[in-house]
Amino acid sequence: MNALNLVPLPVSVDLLGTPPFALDDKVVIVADPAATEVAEVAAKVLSQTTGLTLPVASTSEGGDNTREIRLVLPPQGAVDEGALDMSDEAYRLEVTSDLVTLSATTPRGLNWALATLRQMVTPGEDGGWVIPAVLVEDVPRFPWRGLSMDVVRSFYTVDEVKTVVDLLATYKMNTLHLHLTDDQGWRLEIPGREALTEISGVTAGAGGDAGFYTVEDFADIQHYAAARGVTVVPEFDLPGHTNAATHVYGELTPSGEPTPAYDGAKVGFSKLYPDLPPTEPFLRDVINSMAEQTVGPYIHIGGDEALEMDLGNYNELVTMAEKIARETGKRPVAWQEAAGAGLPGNMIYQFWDPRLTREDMAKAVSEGGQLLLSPANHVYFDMQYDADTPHGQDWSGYVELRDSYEWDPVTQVEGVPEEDVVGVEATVWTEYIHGFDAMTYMLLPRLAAAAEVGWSARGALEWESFAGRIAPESAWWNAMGVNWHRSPGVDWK
Ligand code: TNX
Repeated sequence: MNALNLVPLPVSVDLLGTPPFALDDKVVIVADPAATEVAEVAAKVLSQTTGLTLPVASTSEGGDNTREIRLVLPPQGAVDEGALDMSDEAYRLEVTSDLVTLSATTPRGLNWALATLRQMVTPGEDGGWVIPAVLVEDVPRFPWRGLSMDVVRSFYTVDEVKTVVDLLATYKMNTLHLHLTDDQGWRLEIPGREALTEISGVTAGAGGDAGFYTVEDFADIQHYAAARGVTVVPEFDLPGHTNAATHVYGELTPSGEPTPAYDGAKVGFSKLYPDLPPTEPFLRDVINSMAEQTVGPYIHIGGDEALEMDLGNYNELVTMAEKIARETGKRPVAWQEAAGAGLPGNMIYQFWDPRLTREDMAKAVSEGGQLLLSPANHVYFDMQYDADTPHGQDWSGYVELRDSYEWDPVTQVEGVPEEDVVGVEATVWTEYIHGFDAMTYMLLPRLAAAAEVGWSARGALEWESFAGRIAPESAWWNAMGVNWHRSPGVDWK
C-alpha cells in the first residue's frame, strides 16, 4: 500500500513524483537554534546510513546551488493546521529535489521526522544516495510507546543502554522504562544510601552481568535519550522484588538480619514490612532520590508479584509509595496488581499478565486511572520466538513477530475507553537473556511491531504490509552492528 518502506506506518504519505533529493557531501544540515541537538543526531544517523559527513549550520547559505536539510521549529505557515492534530509529537517532512524540510512543534517531533527520513534514504542509480520527493504528515495514535528493560537480572552498560535508546528512536518510541531494582540486584546509586549499590550492585541473576549506574551515568543516559526524543522512567519495584534491599539493610526485616543474596529466577518471595520503623524512611529516601535524579515526569513504583505478602500489608506499602512519589511532583506508574489497592486517581496501571483478573484495572480506570498495555503474550520480548530460541523463557507462550503485531491495545481490558489507554510498552526481562547480542536478538524485529501498534492508526495495521516494510530494516540493524532474529513470514534481505 506504500511505495516507501516506513515503520511505523505514517498517517499520510504523498509521493510528489518530481525528481528526488540527491544526498551527497555538498548537503548542509541547517537548524533553528532550538533544533541544533536534533541536527547533530541527524548528522550522526545519516552518516551511519550513508557514510557521508554532513556539516550542521545555524543559517542557510542561501545560494542557488545549495541543497539543504532544514530542521524547523515551530512549524512554518506551510503546515496545514487543520489536517493534523499538532500534538507535540506530530511532524511534517517535505522532500523536494533541492530541499528537505523537517518541521514539528517540538524537538521530539523533529526526531520522529528524522526517523522517517532515515528510512527513505535509498541507493541512487549512479552509486550515490537519494531521497524521493514526498510529503509526509504524521502523528501518533498513543502518547506512550516504550520499552521496559530489566537491567537487574542482567546488567547492561551505559553504552548498551544508549544503543537501545537509538533503536527506540528509530521506531519513534518515546519511553525507556528502566527496571532498576529487584531481588537479584540494585542498579542505581542512591546518594546517602550508597550501600545499596556497594553491596547489591555487584550481585546479579545467575549467568547475568552485575554493575550499577552512578548518578552521573544515569544523568548521561537521560541526556542522551532526551536528545533523541526518549524519556526515561526509573522503577523502584516494591514491596515484592525487594531482596536486593533487604540483603543490604537487615533493619528492613523482622529478624533484623539481612537476607542472603539471591541469583535464582524465582519471583514473588521477597517483601517489605510496613510496621517496621525503618521501612518508610527507606521508601522515602529511594523514591525522593530517584525523583530528584529523573528529568521526565514519571516514576514507577512496581507493585507486581508480592505473592507471599498479606494483602493488607501490600496495600499499605503501595499506598505509602504512591503518596511519596506523588509528593515529589512525579506521576506514579505501577504494575497492574496495584489497581486493587484503592490508590487515588490519575495513576497509570501497567497491564502485563493475561492470567490475572482485569476487573480491578477497569474499576481503577473508571475512578481516574489510565492504562499502559504490556500484555505478555504479545510484547514480552523475553518470551522465546519458538522452541529453538536460545534465550528467554516461555511462560506466556512463544511470541513471534506476528504475535507482537496483531493485537489492539484498546481491546485488552474490557470497559476501558481509548482515551484512557496511554499506550504500549514492550518489556524485556533478563533472567535468561545474557549479554547484548542476546538482548538485541530478542528485541529485533519485535520492537518495530510494538512501535507500529502504538503509533499507527488502528485501521492501517495489516500484517502483510508490515512484513513487507520491515524487511529492508535489517540493513539498518546490520549497519548498527546489532544482532537480530529472522522471524518467519518476512522476506529478509
Ligand atoms: C513477571 S512482569 C515479572 C518479572 C519477570 C517476568 C518474566 C512483571 C511485572 N513481573 O519479575 O521477570 O515475569 O517474564
